[in-house]
This record gives sequence, structure tokens and C-alpha cells, in this order.
Amino acid sequence: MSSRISLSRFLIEEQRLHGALPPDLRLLIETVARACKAIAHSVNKGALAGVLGDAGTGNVQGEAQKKLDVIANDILLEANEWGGNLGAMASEEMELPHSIPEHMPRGRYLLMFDPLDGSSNIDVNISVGTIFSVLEAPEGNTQPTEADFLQAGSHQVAAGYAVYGPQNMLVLTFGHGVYGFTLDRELGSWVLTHRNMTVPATTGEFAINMSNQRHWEAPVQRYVGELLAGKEGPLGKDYNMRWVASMVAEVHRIITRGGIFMYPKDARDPAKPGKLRLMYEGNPMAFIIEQAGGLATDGHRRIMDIVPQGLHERVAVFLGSKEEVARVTGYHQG
Ligand code: P6P
Repeated sequence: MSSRISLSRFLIEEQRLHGALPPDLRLLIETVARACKAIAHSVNKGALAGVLGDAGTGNVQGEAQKKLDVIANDILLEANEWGGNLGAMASEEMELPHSIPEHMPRGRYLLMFDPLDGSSNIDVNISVGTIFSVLEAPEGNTQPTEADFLQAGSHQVAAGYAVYGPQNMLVLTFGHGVYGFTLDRELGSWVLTHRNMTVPATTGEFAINMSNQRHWEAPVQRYVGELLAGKEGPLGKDYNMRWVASMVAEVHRIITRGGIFMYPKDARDPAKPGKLRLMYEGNPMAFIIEQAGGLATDGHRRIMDIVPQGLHERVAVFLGSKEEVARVTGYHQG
């Protein structure tokens, strides 16, 4: 019987066999994974734990917070304060970075997270998730400022997401491929179930919120029009469409069976390059998708080449199967 490989064993073997994982980064990942287990527990209990519905508060994005947004954020903050491997954390839910308390040990890493992505789906029982990204503070600075977070996504040393769905899964990369773990709820452990996850290079499936069509830029209008034209159109094949309104669920589907996910710039707010957040959604998902052989651009350039100007910077996102992402990027540059 093939022995089950736990997350801890996988991380130690990565560290020992491939030297791919410094011990303090391994400990950080284990801490985040443990926090995601606690979040999964609350999400899975739902109404039984009285955690559905609105918190009655708003976040820095001006969005109404769900109770579980706040719960998930608090779980991640508390879990990561004592480990000694972080200088600071930044959350999509909070305006400023969260410093490690003075009496706690500090380290060289910076952790960013979207504690509960897609939380508008919580009350209707559709998959949601946690997204996280890890950077190293410049010169290992253990008293980092907001400016220390403003590094291009190509500087990430690790990224991952947990998807809370029919299965609870954790998907990780450290720059040496993408690995998936499924939560064994009886044992409460993440078990390696998907080695070297790879995005199929071609696809017949696209994901976009069609209700925004009239607000898209011309290249997107043209590209989506050609997808919808199907076999009779210039692309010569029929496409299917999906939209879950939960980026984690979309990315997980795409990394599993291919696809292209798009959240384009919207003419309703010309000042904003897009809806999604570069640091908490764009960069970690771009790292994972690229490590799985896909592409991730803002329509013009590689998402991971963008140098952020602020913690909550937005970005247009086109990511997934490289044939389709290259095509839509070509339309922007044509
Ligand atoms: P819309 C969730 O709020 C999110 O940030 C992503 O997870 C998701 O892909 C997108 O926004 C959904 O946006 O405008 O379709 O509700």
C-alpha cells in the first residue's frame, strides 16, 4: 500500500532532498496550512457554528465583510504572530500591515493573504478559499514597513491557496512545481494527493463575468466575441463558459482541467486597472499558474513583472492555459 505522505513529510523531504525549502520557510508554510485547517473547520460548519451572514463591518476595499471574512483573518493573524519567521503580515481585509507584537520573535519573511476569497458565496454554499503569498523582507529586515511589501510578484518565495469545497484542498508552490494536498478530516492532516499539477496548454473553457461585457476594452470584446462565435467563428471550435465568482474555485478548476480566467479592466472606473488585488490574488495565483505551465498577464505584461505602487493595488487578470492567454494578450498588443 503506497504510504500516505503528509504535508509535514513532504516539506521536510523538499527541504532535505532538494534544498528547496529553508527551515524557517517550511515552518511558515506549516503554520499557514494549520490556520487553513482551522478556517476549513469554520467554513464547513457554516450555520451550525453561527458563522454565516454579514459581520456588519466593512473592509479597506469598501466591501461589506462576512462574519467568516473576519474569523478567517483573525485565525491567520493569531496563527502567525508567534512563529518567529515573519516581520509583518498584510491582509486584503486590513488597510495597513500587521506588525509582529514587540514581545514576539521576528523573522525575514512577509506574509500576504486574502483570508476568505469569494466570501459572497459563503451563504449560498459555494466553494470559497484562502490565498497567500510569501516575500522576503529586503536585507532580511525584521522591522519591515509597507514599502518593503512593494516587490514584484517574481520575488515571491512561496504561494498557495486553500479551497474549501466538496474536498478541502491546499495547493502550494515554492518555485519547484505545484503540489496539491487533500484534508483528511478524520485525522485533521493535509495529505499529498496531486504531484506536479499542470495546466493543460489548450482549452475549450473560459471564465468571465459576462454581465460586465459592455464595460470591457475593445480587445476583450473582440476576443470574447470570437469565443462565443464557436466553430463557425475564427477560432474554429466551440467553447464552454464557467463563472463561480470565487477566484480560488476558478483557478483550481483551471489548474486541474485547463481554461482561461479573465477579470478585465472595466470602463466604469477608468482609474482602476481591474477589480482583483495584485498582492493578494494576482501575484500568488500567477506564481502558481506559471509554475504549473500556464501564463498570467494583465493583458499587456506578465503579472509577476508588475512593481506594486501600493498594498491594495488592483490588476486586470488573464490567466490559465498558455495558448488562450497568449491569444488574448496578442489582441491587446495587436
Ligand atoms: P464578480 C471575489 O469577490 C473576487 O475577488 C474573486 O474571487 C472573484 O473571481 C471575483 O471577485 C468575482 O467578481 O464581479 O463576478 O462578483
